[in-house]
Amino acid sequence: MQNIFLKQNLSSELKTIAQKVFTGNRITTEEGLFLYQHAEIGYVSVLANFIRKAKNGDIVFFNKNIHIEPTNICVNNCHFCSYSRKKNEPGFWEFSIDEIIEIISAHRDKKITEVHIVGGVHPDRDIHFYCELLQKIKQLYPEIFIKAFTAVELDYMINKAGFSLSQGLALLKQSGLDAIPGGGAEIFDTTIRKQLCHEKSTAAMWLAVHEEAHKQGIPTNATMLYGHVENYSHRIDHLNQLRNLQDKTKMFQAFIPLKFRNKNNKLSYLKEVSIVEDMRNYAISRIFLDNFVHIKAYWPMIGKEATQLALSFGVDDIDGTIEDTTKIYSMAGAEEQKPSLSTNEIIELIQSVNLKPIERDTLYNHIHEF
Ligand code: V47
Ligand code: SF4
Repeated sequence: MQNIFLKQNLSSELKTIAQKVFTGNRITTEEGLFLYQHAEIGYVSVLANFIRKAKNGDIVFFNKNIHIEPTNICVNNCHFCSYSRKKNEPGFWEFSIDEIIEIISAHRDKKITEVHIVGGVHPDRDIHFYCELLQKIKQLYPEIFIKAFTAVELDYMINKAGFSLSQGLALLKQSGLDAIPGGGAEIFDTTIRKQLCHEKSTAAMWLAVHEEAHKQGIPTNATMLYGHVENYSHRIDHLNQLRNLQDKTKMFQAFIPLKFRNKNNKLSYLKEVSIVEDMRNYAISRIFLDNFVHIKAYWPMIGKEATQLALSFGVDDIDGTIEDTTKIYSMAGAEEQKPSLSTNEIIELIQSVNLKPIERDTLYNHIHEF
């Protein structure tokens, strides 16, 4: 394949990039930008697919999980957010610890291995509330992994209680926190971040939270919110900052591109990007992030068919069964209004593109092969 590729009538830049990919070498930020600006979609698909196969063979991972969003009350006002509310505003919710436990117990028969907990930054809840929540979950369901709280929620809850980052994360880990999801990263570029979410934790803080978590042995994910007011340079800058941190710590598990959805938020005047753009973005992320093992497509965000397609653009993980437990995307207009897939549907989705489904746990240990 390499030779055919290199003999094609391609620009010298594209040939150099192909050569680097086929020999396992890293592309530069300039080359990443060049791919976004000039490469055909078929070209990036072939390269991303090559890397996916080299890293993960024919395996596509999924897990059995539920999402819990403890509250949508939030101190921030991110312009892309469709689901946050102020207290007592119509549509707000605020689950108690017992109510959260009830949600988990209602899904016990589904044999879930993970709870993913992400919500608004509640003004009155600090780390003590969340440690109690983690302890109760662990006490009742010690076999379930808890992947919880974005860096933005962590920054706020730890700060509010007057702890340092390292003290706070140590306490949360001790209470049962197993992993940290990738949310809150949005776009690291300062100017764009100010336009999107000026009150939110800074990019430097997001990176500091993840670096400290890695130092303490807590694996985390990374995301990038794309398709709003950013340009390709901002995306490459974001990917580059993630790649640099991963070089240092090697504790990011997966990178998850999050497509901006435009319903019911302050950025509703923006058009959503096309599915071609989504695929280009998956592929270039796969090519650029040579030190990330997994690229995840979050199916409730882009829909089932686009998720299948993404498996030819570098994606090797499609997240979980979710069981209709997330509102972040349905409130923002994602087509999966009732996001739930049975294990059989996930298996069929993967097998019908001739790949091999494997149920994983949060740490990518294999649970079932199909
Ligand atoms: O940070 C909010 C995004 C994120 C919109 O780690 C939006 O496994 C698109 O982090 N359009 C939170 N995106 C969710 C998240 C996540 C999701 C799935 C898996 C994992 C993981 C993490 O949701 C926020 C923000 O970037 N978001 N509003 C919107 N209108
Ligand atoms: Fe709050 Fe998160 Fe929504 Fe921003 S994206 S307003 S931090 S819930």
